[in-house]
Amino acid sequence: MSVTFIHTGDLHLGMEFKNASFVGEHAKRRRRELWETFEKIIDRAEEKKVNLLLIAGDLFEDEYCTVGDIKRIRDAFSSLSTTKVVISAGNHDFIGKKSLYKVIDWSNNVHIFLNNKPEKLVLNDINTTVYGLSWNKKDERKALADEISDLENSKINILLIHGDAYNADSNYLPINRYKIKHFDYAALGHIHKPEFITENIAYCGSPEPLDFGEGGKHGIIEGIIDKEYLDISFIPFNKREFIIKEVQINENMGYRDMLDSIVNCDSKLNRDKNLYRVILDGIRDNDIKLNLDDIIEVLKDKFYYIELIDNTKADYDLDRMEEENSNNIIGGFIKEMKLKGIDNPIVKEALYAGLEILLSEKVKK
Ligand SMILES: [Mn+2]
Repeated sequence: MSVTFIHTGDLHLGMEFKNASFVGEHAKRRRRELWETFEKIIDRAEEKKVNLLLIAGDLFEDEYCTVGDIKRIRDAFSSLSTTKVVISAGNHDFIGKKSLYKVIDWSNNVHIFLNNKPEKLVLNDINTTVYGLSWNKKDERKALADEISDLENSKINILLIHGDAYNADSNYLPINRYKIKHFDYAALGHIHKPEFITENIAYCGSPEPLDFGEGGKHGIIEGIIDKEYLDISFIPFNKREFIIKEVQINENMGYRDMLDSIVNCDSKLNRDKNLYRVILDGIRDNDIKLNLDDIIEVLKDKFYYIELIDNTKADYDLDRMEEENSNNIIGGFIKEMKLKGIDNPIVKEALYAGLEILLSEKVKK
């Protein structure tokens, strides 16, 4: 028989986005959206009647969740008619003495690995064993999953764990991918970017990205598995995406032109939905002073969310600068570059890059 599953993790339910660049209403709304996406995953599991819902840690933020929140999670799980939920806790929902996992009774279809040593959950009805363990503190340097060897070959063996398969010296439970390759499937959590490491080891990623470091598509993994066969697919599930755009400014642009190029960095359909960080780069007219708050205020109807970073440089008054520096390297450099033709944008960029270095040297002296 084959077994169907959804592999998710890193939902971070309850997160308050205190360290995020966006605050206030946006943070509150993002917090609600994490819950919405969680409920959608539950709906999907029910609709597809999957055998297993595997949760690879960081289901919630222990610090920011209440008992009410945990009851909400419990009720979602208990609503599933055929799906078994299996959870290995991570560093944000680690199972300490006062863990929220322990304050309520879970329905029979939920199994939580409570220890920080590998344990197995034998599911005879689907000929499957799930191996898992939970963090019991905020950091974990031991490679706790590397020595599991008691696999029964007639069974479908799944590993469910939260840890770092990229760095052997990680403070976040290092995982050696060669030591877990004998599992039929290893369902990993912790890295928020979804990634199929090998054909049978994968990070599901966070279904909703949490900040601008988590660009690109996010979602869940759906799989079908038996002893001879594994098919896993990434299913996009995120409501919003974090998008970083670089917008090139030049000295011939007026204020309006700049606003237009910011708006044109993406389509309306995308702007209405996603969170944008726009980085302004290039050279701007010396007379235009950029007030980022003002620009954001003007553009707020065009973007669901926008923040700006100004990396532009004010245009230099080259003639005056050349004259004032006629007896030093700065003046000489401007003269040389002018001969090369500063109408050529590459020459102009080189000139400005060079001037930036020369002028900073001058300040140091
Ligand atoms: Mn996480």
